Amino acid sequence: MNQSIAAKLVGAEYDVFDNFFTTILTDITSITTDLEQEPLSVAKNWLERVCHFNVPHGKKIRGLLVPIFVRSLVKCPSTEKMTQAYTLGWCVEILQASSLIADDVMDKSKLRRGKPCWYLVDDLGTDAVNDSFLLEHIMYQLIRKHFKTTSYYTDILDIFLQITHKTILGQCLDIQTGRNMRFEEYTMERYEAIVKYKTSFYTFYLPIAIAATISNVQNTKLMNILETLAISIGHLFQILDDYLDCYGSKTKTGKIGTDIQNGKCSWLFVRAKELCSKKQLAELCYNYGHDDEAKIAHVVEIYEAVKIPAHVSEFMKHMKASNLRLIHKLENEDLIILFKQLLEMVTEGLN
Ligand code: DMA
Ligand code: MG
Ligand code: MG
Ligand code: MG
Repeated sequence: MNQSIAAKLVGAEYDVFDNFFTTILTDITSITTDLEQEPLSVAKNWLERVCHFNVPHGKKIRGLLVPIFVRSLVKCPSTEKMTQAYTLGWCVEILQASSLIADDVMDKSKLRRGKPCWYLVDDLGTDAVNDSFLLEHIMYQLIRKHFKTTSYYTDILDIFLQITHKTILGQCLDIQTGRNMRFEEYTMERYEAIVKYKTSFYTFYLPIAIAATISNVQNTKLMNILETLAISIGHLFQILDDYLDCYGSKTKTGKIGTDIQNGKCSWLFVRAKELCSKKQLAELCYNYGHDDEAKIAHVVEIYEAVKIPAHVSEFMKHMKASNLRLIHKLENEDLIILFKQLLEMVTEGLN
């Protein structure tokens, strides 16, 4: 998935949302005006640097989903409603940036969005931990500034808190599974639990829930279908992310894969385990989870031998079809079109 796919999905909305980041920076400056005097100005200036480096350079798909969903849920939304949607869209992007700073430290990654990971900039190392908190909390300050007097302030806070909690639990499960390396526990059930929590809730359900809240949607049946779809599309999205961790090029993804050496419970490993012969399985487990070029290459050889790339695309095709059936349960034509586009977007990266 690249910028052009995101741009195609949202058309003119992309530039409007992108340009709105200037407004967000102005807001952050105004929130921190009481920090202008020394010595707190040091923290203020550092926060601005953290924002500039980490927030605006992604695909912005999560953030863009907020205004896109508002347009699908409300006929002719007011300018004020759209401003709220852009603000909250950027809050989702700030939360994502905060999660990625921590994720890259934990995954010992090197590259993010084509640049060195933040913890590697200026030898920050573990000091980057506080920058993840800085971003998470400036996000809550932005929500406070813009929504404190609205009727849905506590609802918005509740959504961000609940989803962040789920994401952190998913990251915990991802890390603990990778550390323990008890390969008998690397099952599709474990994989689905990790992905639902670490990826699907914040990537797809969060923007939808936020858009529904500011659009005053109170249809429980609709919200249940949207949640099921969000979890399922998130599942597909993470399978693609796992595939690209091994097979993607850094010029396209802006990242360098680390799943094999980190012993991650990735879709590729779990599927390979199911497809391997006894001998291959012993070799796979022996070589998996070590920061050693030869061992990593051996794992990839086994992936090739059991035709993992073909299995990825076959499984994604199967999931795409079952998602399409669910999409057609929606009664809103705009939502049907939007979900079909989202489905295309998360499967297109394979080609
Ligand atoms: C990341 O999963 C999940 C969160 C919550 C940031 P990942 O480590 O597979 O992501 P990436 O491949 O982007 O490092
Ligand atoms: Mg990672
Ligand atoms: Mg990770
Ligand atoms: Mg990954």
